[in-house]
Amino acid sequence: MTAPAAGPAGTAADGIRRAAVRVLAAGWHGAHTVPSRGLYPHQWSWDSAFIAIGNARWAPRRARLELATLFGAQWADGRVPHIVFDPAVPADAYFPGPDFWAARAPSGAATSGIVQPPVHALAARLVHAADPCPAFLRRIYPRLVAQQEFLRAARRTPDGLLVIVHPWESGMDNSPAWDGPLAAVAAEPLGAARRDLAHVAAGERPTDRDYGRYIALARAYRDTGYRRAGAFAVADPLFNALYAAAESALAEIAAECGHDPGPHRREAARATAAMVGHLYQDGLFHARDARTGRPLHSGSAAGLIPLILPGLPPEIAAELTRAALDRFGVAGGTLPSLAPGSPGFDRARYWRGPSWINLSWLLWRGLRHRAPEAADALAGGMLAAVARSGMREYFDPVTLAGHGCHDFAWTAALVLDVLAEREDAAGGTQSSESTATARNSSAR
Ligand code: 2M8
Repeated sequence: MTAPAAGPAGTAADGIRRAAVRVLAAGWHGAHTVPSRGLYPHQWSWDSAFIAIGNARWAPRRARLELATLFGAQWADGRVPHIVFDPAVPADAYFPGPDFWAARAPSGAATSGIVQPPVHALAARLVHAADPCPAFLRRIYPRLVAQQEFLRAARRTPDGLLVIVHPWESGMDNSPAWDGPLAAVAAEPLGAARRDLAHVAAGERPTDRDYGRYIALARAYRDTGYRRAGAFAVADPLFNALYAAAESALAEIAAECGHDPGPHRREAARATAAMVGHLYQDGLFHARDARTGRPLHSGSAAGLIPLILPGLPPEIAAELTRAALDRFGVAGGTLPSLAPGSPGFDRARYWRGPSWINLSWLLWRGLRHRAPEAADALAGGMLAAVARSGMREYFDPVTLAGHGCHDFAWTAALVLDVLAEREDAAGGTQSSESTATARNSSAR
């Protein structure tokens, strides 16, 4: 995949940077960023982590505020809700909205009651690296620790893995990995109209039947006061890998703040070992149904994400790298969300094949020191996708045609990070006009 040139006259890379900053600026609501103004009009948990990583490159105060706002809605038990609802947005703008979830954080914010992958400690570390602010790190550290403690207390199985209790908790909501466990869930009437189909074609979104199952699961969990999970409990490699990566990030943050990093290092090693022991098979990590103990062999790209773990045994890292190249074809520059040829592979449907920038970005980070050429190809592919189609939510992994919504914030944020890393690697400075202007206006 050819990356847009970043020559002195400027350039495709400058054009991408300007477009990305425009999307992030337009999505900023004063203390948080919406994933997209139409389809996702509130604050989403893991989106905010990715958005903060990109904002750190041009508006570091916004990056810190993004995370502070999200953690301002943390529950007393430590959970960080997957949506924090914006009271200024009409209640029926998104379904299921605040009335459905019927939950409030101690701050008074209306929230959902489920969680998303814990990318936030990694985000906090990267935000600090881009623009050091020890006071921010000291404030957010106990919040990040409480987030991890909630997951250990509420979601850890006897074999040391964490489970998610709803496909929405995976972030890869519509992945074929969930088809088996979801088949056992009886769909329920939604009780309101789906709002997503007003923004995106039905062929690019989950089916009505799956929505009926999502609602049934969320309702059942809600009706226990968000304490006991319903009919879905799955150990997902993406979620578990990000949990372990969070412990590694917390070790570094702890050291910066004058705390003992040892417990975090040990927990990262323990979580990595549990994943290797229970989720790894035949060259890839697979989700496992915690209710039946069965592996869920779907070919999901989630199975490659443990490559972000520094403590992964080298022989497993080598096999995963081979899978990334051979089964997912990442040398061509894109990471499909499902390995081509897997049952249900669909280049346009949400989480069943299209490339998502957040997964590509995570894998890029995992490959940078292990397979630099493949990592470079992925970086080039991310930039080529947005150069061709704009800041779309997801992309056809073959043609790079854009799908889902337009002006999607984490796409914009993460390509900014890729561009900044490339410049750092090339020994350049971040002096593009747009970046400088944007930084000046945001750092008031
Ligand atoms: C998608 O999920 C929401 C539900 O949380 C939805 O489909 O309405 C997913 O892609 C998820 O990973 C993402 O965080 C969210 C907002 O971008 O949208």
